[in-house]
Amino acid sequence: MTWQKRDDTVVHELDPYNAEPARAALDGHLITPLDTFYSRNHGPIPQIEPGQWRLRLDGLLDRPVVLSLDQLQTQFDTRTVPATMQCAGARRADLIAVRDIPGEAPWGPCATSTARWTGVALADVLAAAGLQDDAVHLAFEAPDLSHIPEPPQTYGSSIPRAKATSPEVLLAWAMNDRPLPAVHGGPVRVVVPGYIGARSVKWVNRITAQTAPSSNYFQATAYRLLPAEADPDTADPDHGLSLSSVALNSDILTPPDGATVPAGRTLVSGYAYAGDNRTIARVDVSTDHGATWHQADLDTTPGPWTWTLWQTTLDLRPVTSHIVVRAWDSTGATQPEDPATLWNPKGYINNAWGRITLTVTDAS
Ligand SMILES: Nc1nc2c(c(=O)[nH]1)N[C@H]1C(S)=C(S)[C@@H](COP(=O)(O)O)O[C@H]1N2
Ligand SMILES: [Mo]
Repeated sequence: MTWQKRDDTVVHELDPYNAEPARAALDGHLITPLDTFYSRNHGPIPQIEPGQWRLRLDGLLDRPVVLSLDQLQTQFDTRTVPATMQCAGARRADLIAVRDIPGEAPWGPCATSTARWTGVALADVLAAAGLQDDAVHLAFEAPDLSHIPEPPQTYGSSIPRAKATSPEVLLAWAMNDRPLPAVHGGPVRVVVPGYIGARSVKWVNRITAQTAPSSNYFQATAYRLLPAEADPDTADPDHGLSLSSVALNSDILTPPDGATVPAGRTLVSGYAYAGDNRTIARVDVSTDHGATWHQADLDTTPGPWTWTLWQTTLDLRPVTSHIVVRAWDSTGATQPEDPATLWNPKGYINNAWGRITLTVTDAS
């Protein structure tokens, strides 16, 4: 089962299903088509009938409740938020090229996609349930059983109260105006714009208001940024920092890495994404390893939660062998140059300059 993805999808693993689109398929669409959107799973994909789905809200709430999909859809205002989702492991392949990362998939830049998500604001549901003052974290649970932790565990995560009560965080049942496909968490998933994809729990069936972050393996142990010298099998998870907002990032989608192109004017395009509470201010490309830079044109975005698509035309000479890209965000921060400085034992959050290698042939 390839979950209705395009034939050119790059499948890292079939079971659990882990796949990202080809660069050419991802490029140029502000909203990623459903058959193109990447998918990241830690266990089997549950098949849940919409009528059977239930969400239990408990913990530090005045009015704990169990909601059906029909109740969710009729008791709260419906909202649509265009938002990008990016896996914390996106662009890991460039870290693996520095030093091997055993047991982790070599994701490229396309473990990043954008959808129009429709559902209700988690904030509205929590307000109706009476979120108590001492609730500091909202923990999400799902039914998919992962064999990555020992013993196996169902998937879960948590986010801090301030994020959970921000209006962009959704309990979503539609993606690009279609019912949310099972592979993307249907009937209902959490969508946490600006945070690493791991926090957007699919097939969510329980939300608990609590004083501490979730103790689920995927919150407490995985998706923590460990120091480079730590051994991920023996490290105390407290040595790592818990990932929430994604890092400022960008990459080149056209031409694809490794392409052969004739010398002359060549369209170069890709994405840049700033994550939580920041926007993309500028994107620069270089054909001389960053000695000189050329500013790309930025597309407009439908709101603060999506990536920015960019493009420019470069005059490529037969000597050009690399193109690099770096983005700047609204705080004036930019991306580090070298993935070697970012290497970490689980290969998360590589936001070094995007880089493609080209063979530029003599046009004459
Ligand atoms: N229940 C559940 N939710 C999950 C996951 C999972 O394995 N199980 N993977 C997470 C990770 S790491 C990412 S990057 C996103 C991927 O969402 P997608 O498959 O819709 O692209 O889902 C997140 N939510
Ligand atoms: Mo992820």
